[in-house]
Amino acid sequence: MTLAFIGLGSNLCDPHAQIIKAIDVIALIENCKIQAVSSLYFSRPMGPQDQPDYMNAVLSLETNLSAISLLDTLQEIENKSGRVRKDNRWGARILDLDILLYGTEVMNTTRLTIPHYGLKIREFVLLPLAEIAPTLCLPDGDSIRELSQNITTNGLKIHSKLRY
Ligand code: ROI
Repeated sequence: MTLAFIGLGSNLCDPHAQIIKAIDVIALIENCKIQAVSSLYFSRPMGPQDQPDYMNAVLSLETNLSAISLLDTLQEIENKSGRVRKDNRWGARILDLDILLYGTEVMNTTRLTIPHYGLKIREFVLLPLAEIAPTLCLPDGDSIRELSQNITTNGLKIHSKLRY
């Protein structure tokens, strides 16, 4: 089993409901067990500012799926949420599920970069991650606690805590 960390984000079609539903669906993936879920956070959009604020969270998952099978499964969940994949890399989205970390693996393929390339510079990833895994270190040795203490919060706010 591998401990993976997943980032969740939404800023369309009731983001709060989208994130809660996604967590419920992830909890049902076979041979996966959610270990921890962060609070839900409100965040300002990174990228174009003419889009709604986001809701973000991070969860950890014990899984025996390979990283690529996990990606396939998460993309299926994104697609079922109604997300349309078009050329909107920096635009609004119904649901975004990113593999942030997969054990201590480092991977750089066309489909998957692990650790996630935005992990160290996105407050809406780093702070929820630090909430559930403060003692975690990245494969390059950087400490999540230190990174999270040194990042600008950019107005990131806890919306609600989930019981998990
Ligand atoms: N901005 C925020 N605040 N949260 C996200 O999840 C998010 N996702 C994205 C981009 C467009 C980069 N901006 C975001 O994909």
